[in-house]
This record gives sequence, structure tokens and C-alpha cells, in this order.
Amino acid sequence: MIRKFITVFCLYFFFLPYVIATPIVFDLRSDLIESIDEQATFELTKNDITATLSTSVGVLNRTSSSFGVNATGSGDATSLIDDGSGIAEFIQIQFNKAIRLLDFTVSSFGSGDSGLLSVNNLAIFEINNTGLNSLNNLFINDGDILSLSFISGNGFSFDSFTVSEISVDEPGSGILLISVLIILFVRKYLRLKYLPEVNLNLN
Ligand SMILES: [Ca+2]
Ligand SMILES: [Ca+2]
Repeated sequence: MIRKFITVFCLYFFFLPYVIATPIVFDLRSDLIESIDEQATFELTKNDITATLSTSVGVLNRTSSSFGVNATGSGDATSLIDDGSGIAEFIQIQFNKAIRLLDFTVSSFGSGDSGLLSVNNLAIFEINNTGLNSLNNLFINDGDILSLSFISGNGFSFDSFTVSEISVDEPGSGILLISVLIILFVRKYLRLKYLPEVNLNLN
């Protein structure tokens, strides 16, 4: 009984921070964005996570149905990430701490429309359809530049993204190995300590 308790306690101690990570949704089409958009950069803070959104090719623009870039010049779809004005638009996000990007939602995709999600100019994947794009807990470090950019077509809307906080350092393989060894050692120690005594009858 004690051995099981120790084992469960150790597993709980090491993995609890990752179990309780709460998804945090940043809704870029929220009414609240309307009071802070129409500028090249602004910050959003939720649960101590601050996301700084920016673009250098116009101003960020939220409407009731979309979120994108309003670029200078004619021909621009003012609330989409497009290249109607002759400039390939993009939106960048930086975080104040390491996070995991769980998913993001885009819309207004049509035939031939495509965009790109990248981190520090490293392409993660191409986006071709409206809807939710789930990520495999993509790790974004403090200062990394997450970017959503136009590739082709008539443009698209960046609707929302979901992150989770990383409350402790990621357990590297070494730490994980040490954890397992500690658990095995404790179990072995307790097994030996509580072995039933054997009375030998030599008569
Ligand atoms: Ca607006
Ligand atoms: Ca635009």
C-alpha cells in the first residue's frame, strides 16, 4: 500500500504541471479588439500571458467578421491578410513568456487562397482552408516571432488562437530518466524493507 502511494505521489509531482495547463483563447474578432486596433501593434493580456501583435505593412484591423491588415494603398482588403495593395501582408505575435500554441482559427478562404504559419521565419505549415488548425503543442519561446502571412489568393482572416502556459521548465529526457530511476529506487527500497520475515525451522 505504501509503495503504491509513493509511486502515485511521484508521478503526480512530476507531471501535475502539464496536466493542469489551461487553454487560453485569444479571440481577435472580439468586440474588445475594436477599441485597440487600427494601429501597427497592440498587446493582449490573458492569465498573465501577454501577446504582442504587430505588422509593418499597415495597421491591424478588426471587424465583426474578420481580423487582418489594413495596408496603405488602394485595392486592399482592409480586414484580411492579403496583397491587394501590392504588399504581401503578415501579422506577427510575440509572447512575454514561453507558451504552447495549441491551435488557431482562420476564415474567408476561397479556392486558391493560401497562407503560411511560421516561427522565426521557419515554415511550420501552409494553410489552405477555413477553420480550426490544431497544432501538436507547438512550443513558442519568449521572444520567438510567430507569423501568419499571405501566400496567394484573395486573402484570409486570422480569427483566434489558443495557447497554454508552461508553468515549469520542460522535463528533458535526462530529468525524465532521473524521475523514473528515483521511482524505481523507492519501490525497490520499500520492497526490501517490508519483505515478510521467513522463519526457518532447522529441526
Ligand atoms: Ca477595426
Ligand atoms: Ca489587407
